[in-house]
Amino acid sequence: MIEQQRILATSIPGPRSQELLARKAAAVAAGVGVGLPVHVTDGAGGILRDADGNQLIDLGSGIAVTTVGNGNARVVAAVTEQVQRFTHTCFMVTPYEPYVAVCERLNALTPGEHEKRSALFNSGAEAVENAVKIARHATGRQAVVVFEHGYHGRTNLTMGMTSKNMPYKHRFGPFAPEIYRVPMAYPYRWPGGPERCAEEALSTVTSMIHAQVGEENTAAVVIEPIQGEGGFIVPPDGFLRGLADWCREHGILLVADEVQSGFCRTGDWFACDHDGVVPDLVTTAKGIAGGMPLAAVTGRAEIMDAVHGGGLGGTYGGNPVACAAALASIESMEEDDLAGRARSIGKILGDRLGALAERHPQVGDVRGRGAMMAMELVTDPDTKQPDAALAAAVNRGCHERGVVTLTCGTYGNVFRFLPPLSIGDDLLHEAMDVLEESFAAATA
Ligand code: PLZ
Repeated sequence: MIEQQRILATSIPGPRSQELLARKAAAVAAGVGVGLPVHVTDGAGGILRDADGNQLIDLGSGIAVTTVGNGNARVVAAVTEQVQRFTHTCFMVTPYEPYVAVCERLNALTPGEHEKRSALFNSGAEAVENAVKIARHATGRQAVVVFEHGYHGRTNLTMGMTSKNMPYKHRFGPFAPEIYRVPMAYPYRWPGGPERCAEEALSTVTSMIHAQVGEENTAAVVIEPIQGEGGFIVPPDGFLRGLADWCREHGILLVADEVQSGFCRTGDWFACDHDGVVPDLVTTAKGIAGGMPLAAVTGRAEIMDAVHGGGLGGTYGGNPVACAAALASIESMEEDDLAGRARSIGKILGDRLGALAERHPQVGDVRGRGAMMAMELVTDPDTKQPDAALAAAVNRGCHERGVVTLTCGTYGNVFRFLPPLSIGDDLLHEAMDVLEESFAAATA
């Protein structure tokens, strides 16, 4: 286990990472960007160690993936054992128990007590694509409704479902048809103010679908219960429930994309749990398998089973090593009460960010839930003009000081925090001290 300590052995990136960066430039396609150009050699708990011996505090979890932490003992043991047994058969050729066991766990843990089925895939985008396939097949309808600021992936269908042009969609079209985008209930920027956001957004969304798409043409409404890449936008109380009720009334399937918000990240098993919303289909990935690539669609048995035999699959979907990692990750979440840990991390982050907001008017909004927290930066709290330059400067400052931080948001002005739930309070506070220092330096 790496010592849980931030160490700055060289400047960031150090000479060894810079050598590797030169090799990257010569070997890796330029379109594959990097946020913080240190090359990692080891990781555990809340620390990533790089090729120069620097130790960085991890506030990103590889974008909400290593929720149970790198080096989680249960995951390491389960993966090691599975690798020694067998690494692949293709579940569609000859099945194996870990795949079935992951589906059983997903069916039990996702919101709702109804009978469910699951299917496993490799990435979040693939899960979203399959949720759309299943929804279209089961309803016999084609239209898919998504939200402004939504993010669903980089494949052709999910690019089309994603809201933001740069860098995801620019010059990659044409996109798949029958995707319709409606406004998101975004309290901080809702024209009528946060108090009226839930009610007005619901009425705008439903009347747009009625007028522009037609309820009877709509297979699914796909929503992130807390938006991730788009800016950690938390819809106000009542919006998701109202949307779920309206969808049910019209035979439209509600698909919750919990790829980023799922698996204890927000302090519940799933972000929908907080709102008491039971989606028809749920997509999961990221935190499910402690860093191994695995994704899933879970949903009502009658919807999932509507698809003909052989209609769903893929060579690697539900790889046995990834399934073993998922079972071990889920066990850790249960045994170590990681949902509770996410809530206490959320309290620490919320308090620290709240204090920062009191000193700096550029912090326009602090929001999120559990270990999925963010602050939105603006040039002026009255105009709410997004300040992407400040977000980038603070981000750089944190990186130089040995903290792995991430930004997000349609306007690039949201600073987000996704620590592994295995991080200690002391490292979390130290990272927040570094954030304050970087903020002060960037605004001086
Ligand atoms: N749905 C809600 O957050 C992935 C994207 C990183 P994949 N988010 C990180 C990047 O720039 O590519 C995501 C998500 C939600 C779907 C996805 C897609 O998941 O595993 O990246 O395909």
